[in-house]
Amino acid sequence: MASKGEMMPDLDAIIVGAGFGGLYMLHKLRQIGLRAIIIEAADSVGGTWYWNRYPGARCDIPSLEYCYSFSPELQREWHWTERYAAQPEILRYLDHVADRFDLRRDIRFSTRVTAAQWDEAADMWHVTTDAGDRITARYCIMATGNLSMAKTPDWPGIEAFAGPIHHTAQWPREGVDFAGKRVGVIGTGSSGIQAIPEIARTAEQVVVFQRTPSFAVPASNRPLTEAEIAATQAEYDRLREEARASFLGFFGGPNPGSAAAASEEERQATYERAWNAGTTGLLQAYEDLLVNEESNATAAEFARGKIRELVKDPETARRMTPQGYPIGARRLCSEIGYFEAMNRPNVTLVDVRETPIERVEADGIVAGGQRYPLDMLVLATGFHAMTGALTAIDITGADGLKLREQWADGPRSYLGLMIAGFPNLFMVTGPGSPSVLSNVVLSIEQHVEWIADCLAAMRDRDATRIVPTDEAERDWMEHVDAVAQTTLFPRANTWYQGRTRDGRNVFMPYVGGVGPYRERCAAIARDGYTGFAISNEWTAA
Ligand code: NA7
Repeated sequence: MASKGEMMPDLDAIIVGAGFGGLYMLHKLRQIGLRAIIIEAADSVGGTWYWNRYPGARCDIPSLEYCYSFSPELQREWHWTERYAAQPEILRYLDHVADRFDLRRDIRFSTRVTAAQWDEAADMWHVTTDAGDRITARYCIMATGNLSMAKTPDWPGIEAFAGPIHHTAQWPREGVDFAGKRVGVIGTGSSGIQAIPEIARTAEQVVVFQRTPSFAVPASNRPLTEAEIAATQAEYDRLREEARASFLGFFGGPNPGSAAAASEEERQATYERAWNAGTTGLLQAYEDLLVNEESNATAAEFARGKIRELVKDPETARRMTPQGYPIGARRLCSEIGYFEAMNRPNVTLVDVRETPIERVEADGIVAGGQRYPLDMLVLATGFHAMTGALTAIDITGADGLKLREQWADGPRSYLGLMIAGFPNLFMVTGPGSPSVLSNVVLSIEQHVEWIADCLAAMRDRDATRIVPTDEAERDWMEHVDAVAQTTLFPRANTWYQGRTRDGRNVFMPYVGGVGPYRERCAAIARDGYTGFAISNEWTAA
């Protein structure tokens, strides 16, 4: 490998992924005069919204909030049509962003990054792709998404299934025709709950294989009116500023007060109002719902009562009623006609905890000794969440350290932005940052801007290497865990948790609040990047 100064990298930065994170990162790096490209596995932009084309795919954060704020012009000119945008509209928006900021010319599509190796002598990354490229860059920025590595079950016999198998996160571009088909849907998280009513509309039969029932609230989706859009447009600056300082990164916050302290009558009235207020409504009904077990139990019981009202068959309702974990600790799903779909004569629910899937046959699934004849499988089985897209790449840091090994006991990072032992490698909304437990577009903007400021500061000081110290990373991980333990989130078995080799859970997102987190990141930068070791003596005070 070359020595420092002898060999200049091909680029200042390689960005991996052309979703919300990567697109803005490229734009921002261009603005500060750095040479960067994006490498993207798909043949176009969009990330999550490129891949997740299943019927019913829709955002569960209001469209007017789930979009970029960095360009006032973009914010003014784009008009969302629905309160919660459907996948095609969000993809159109990201296509528009790519064109509007002329981003495509620096994106290498249909190319997957397979390996990245740190060159300690030259302070740069060697990046390898499946197209045979070998590119060097001073910085490598992983905008690979938190939910982008699909998880496929390995039931015995699955390879012998004769019909098509579609994962919701790898949905065919041309769509899928369910007419006359007996469709098995596995998984009842956000994706399954959105897809099932749509599939049931045209399929001959749908068999839903449920492992853990999810709490779900009505999306209360509707077209946006011009007046609503204008009102938000007029207040956008203030609303965005408040969201940046808030706990979850949304407009507005939870109602003050404790659910446990309210009277039964008041509570019911509050929950009834909140039920129809959209996806975040119910959890915002009282400010202590995600930290106080007693309060949470009241909201959970209210939501269970709704399932009993909506699902006609008492046995199906019983199976669909979540028990044993706090509401909100597992992602609260947003539904449009899900519970009603379970009343249809062509829909059957199989509880795979009571009657586990034994095997897949060429034309069906056997569960609990019973055979369900099927022509097609839809896997709504989720993702290798938060770490999967990163560990899929063979990343080698300083001293031959492998990221896969480094994270074998759950992901470790400083601020969810960088990893000790992996200089000049940044993550956009990595584990250890608010990421999936926030308005992720807002969190992406915060990370992109922080990274761009950091790289500009590095350039201005002729520094070529930045890496968090072991101590800073350890302290941050302890803090992430300590904060999580003050909430009810770790009480559910979810994809928010990573796992150590000996089976202990590691809570991955940072739940100390989007506003306080932003402040902390800003203070660290202001104070000279405390907790980071930086080359050429420009070290933290
Ligand atoms: P999720 O939320 O991870 O849901 C996956 C579902 O698939 C969940 O119900 C799982 O049950 C179920 N699953 C996974 N593997 C199996 C097997 N082997 N057998 C039976 N059932 C299984 O993914 P989604 O795509 O729905 O949503 C991801 C996020 O996207 C969502 O939170 C939003 O942020 C958008 P389990 O719960 O593990 O018992």
